[in-house]
Amino acid sequence: HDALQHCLFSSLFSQNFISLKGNIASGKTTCLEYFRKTNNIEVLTEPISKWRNVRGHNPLALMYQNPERWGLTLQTYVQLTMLEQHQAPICAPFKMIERSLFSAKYIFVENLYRSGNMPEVDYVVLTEWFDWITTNIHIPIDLIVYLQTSPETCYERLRLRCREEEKVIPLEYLESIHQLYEDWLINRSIPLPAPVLVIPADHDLQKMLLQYEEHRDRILAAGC
Ligand code: DCP
Repeated sequence: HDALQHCLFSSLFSQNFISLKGNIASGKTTCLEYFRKTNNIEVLTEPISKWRNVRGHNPLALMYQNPERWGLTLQTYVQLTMLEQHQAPICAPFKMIERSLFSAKYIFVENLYRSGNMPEVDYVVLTEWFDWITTNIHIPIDLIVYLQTSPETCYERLRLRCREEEKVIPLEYLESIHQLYEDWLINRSIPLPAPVLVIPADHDLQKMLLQYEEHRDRILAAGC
């Protein structure tokens, strides 16, 4: 009974939402694993397993094989699964999620469109969906944590982890994603849904863990 009451209380009154951002292979998973072990934070990882297998289909692989044909398919599904993440009820006072509905749109959809890999009609339809969702559904974010890397570091990490779908990704792709992140989170070209905490993330694992330790209190002060 107490647990239920606590859960109801925290979900109604005092929850803080942290969104973790960074280029592909910037080290988000390690960061989330670190905070998963911290009290009071519930961590939700990006639903990439769903993007690789929705009822037997792999829209992530299809998108990399032919972005013009399958970009809309993947990004529509990403938008749905990110919305599910934002809405997922949790009990802890802090919820940390990987990426967000906003980065899916402002970074990945934008990149597909600007690089000529998404037809304008697909871009417009996704934008209509995005605008409707963000106008009609409350998407709370109190803090953005940005793992700032160089595209070269991400390229190296990407090659090392060797995920099948990502073998086709060239350095230029990571450079475009990087530039969009910098424009948004550093140069503030689009309105930000929350303040941004930048963590330099080119370092090795040991140094990164130290940095997470150093920033923990600041992150746990999100929304307070
Ligand atoms: N992706 C995409 N469109 C989105 C979000 C992600 O095409 N809106 C792709 C990029 C990657 C894959 O999905 O190929 C997984 O993305 P992440 O880099 O976000 O996840 P990782 O687990 O690779 O992150 P990290 O290596 O930082 O832990």
